[in-house]
Order: sequence, then C-alpha cells, then structure tokens
Amino acid sequence: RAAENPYERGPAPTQSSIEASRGSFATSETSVSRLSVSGFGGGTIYYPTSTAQGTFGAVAVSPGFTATQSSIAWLGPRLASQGFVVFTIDTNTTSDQPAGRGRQLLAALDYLTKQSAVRGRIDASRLGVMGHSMGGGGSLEAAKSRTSLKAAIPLTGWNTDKTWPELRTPTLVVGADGDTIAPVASHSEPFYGSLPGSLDKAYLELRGASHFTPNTSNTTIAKYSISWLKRFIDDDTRYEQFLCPLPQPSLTIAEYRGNCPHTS
Ligand code: 9J3
Ligand code: ZN
Repeated sequence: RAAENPYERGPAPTQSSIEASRGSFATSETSVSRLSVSGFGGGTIYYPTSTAQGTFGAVAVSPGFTATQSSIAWLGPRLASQGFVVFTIDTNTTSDQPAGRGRQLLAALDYLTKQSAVRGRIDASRLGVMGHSMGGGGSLEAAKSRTSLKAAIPLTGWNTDKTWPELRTPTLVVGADGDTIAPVASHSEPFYGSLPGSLDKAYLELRGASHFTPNTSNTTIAKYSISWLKRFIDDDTRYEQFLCPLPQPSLTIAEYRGNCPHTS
C-alpha cells in the first residue's frame, strides 16, 4: 500500500483501533520551554519513537481561555500513537484571544518544522491545527491565514467571528450539546454553516457534553479526530469508512453533518 499512498502510516484501521486509548506507535515526548521560543508559549511535543516508517504529519493544539497545555494534554499521546507529531502548546498569556491563538499555532508549527529537535521526523507540507474553545477559534484563524494547512479541528470552539468562507482546509467542527459558554447555536453551527460548500467539512455535535468535555479523554472526539487527521493530513483513504456514510446519532453523537464522499 505504501506505493499507492506514501503517507499512510500504521496498520489498516478498525473501529476498535480508532477507539483505543493508544494506537500502534510507541511515543516519546520532549518539552519546549517558553524561554526558548518566540511567538507562542512553549509546549510539549509528542511523537512516534520509531522513524522506521519515515516522516509524519504534524498537528499543533491550543488550549482555551485561562487554560494551559495541561487542559489538552490527553490529545498528545492519543494522536501521536496513531502516527502524528503532536505539539500541545501554551499561549503567550492565558487571556490571549482567538486571533492571537491562531498566530501562535502557526508560530508553533514553524518552530516544530524548522527548529525543533524532531524537525527531521516531520513532513512540513502536511500540517494541521486543533484547539479548545478560544484555541478552537484560533484553529479557524490559523486555517484562514494559512490555506496550505491540511486539517483543522476546533473543539467546542469560541470566536466572535462566526463566518469562515475563506477556509480552504478540510475542517471538522466539534460542538457540545450542553455547551453554555460557546453554545453550538452561536458558535460551532454557524462556523460549520459558513464554510464553503465545496470544502470537505463535517459537524460533530457531542451528546451529553459540555464546554469542557474536550479537556479530558473522550473516545468520540478521539475517533473522529484521528479519522479526520488521517484522511486529510495523510491522504489515508483507509479512514474514509469512519467518516462516510455520515455517522448516525447515538449515545454520544447528538448530530453529525458533512459532505460525502470526501473529495480532496
Ligand atoms: O476559551 C474559552 O473557554 C472561551 C470561552 C470564554 O470564556 O469566553 C469568554 C470571554
Ligand atoms: Zn469571518
């Protein structure tokens, strides 16, 4: 299969492999001091330990308002063990707004691919962004300003800008049905609805969930994030089966919208 898709990493996926607490890759981590970087607040890089399968795509993840990298740390090993380099960042200040968080996600990706100790393990042309709340709003800002990004995933995203027709990045918008801080009706739903009709996009509304559901391990967030990152950062069509046909409402999914089949 490597000849068909040079970017696919790891074994053929199954429902249980995308739901598992860890993927097939053993991971390592290295911390990046805020004193050693500029443009963001440092963070932690989680990466597959082995280089035997070549380079990996990479994702930077921003926390939300008043929060630090600890609030999104679970995504580091969860995603890295599936075959990504994952950089969970701290922001310059915990009160930075979404636009600033977007610039900081891009600064973090630049540091990761050009200066970090793991730069040689990364394919700098295959990058994505994620974030929680104002960090999710920041992931939309980052994708708007850098259209070469391959995937964006705002998690219970918060932004005063409700319209994102400028995006060219496949985007999975994740909202929570019980969110009273970034209610889906005024945040995630208009974000999703404003994305171009031609874009690969999806809206996942978590059931029985709050604004802070993305701050602890969550299998529904993980399985669709892994599938989205694999499908669009790695061009790994083995994961299309988990995205199309559209997932149906369930105990953990209040609603799922999207375009199928995915085209990019
Ligand atoms: O990052 C967030 O949790 C944003 C939600 C928020 O507290 O906005 C109020 C200004
Ligand atoms: Zn806008």
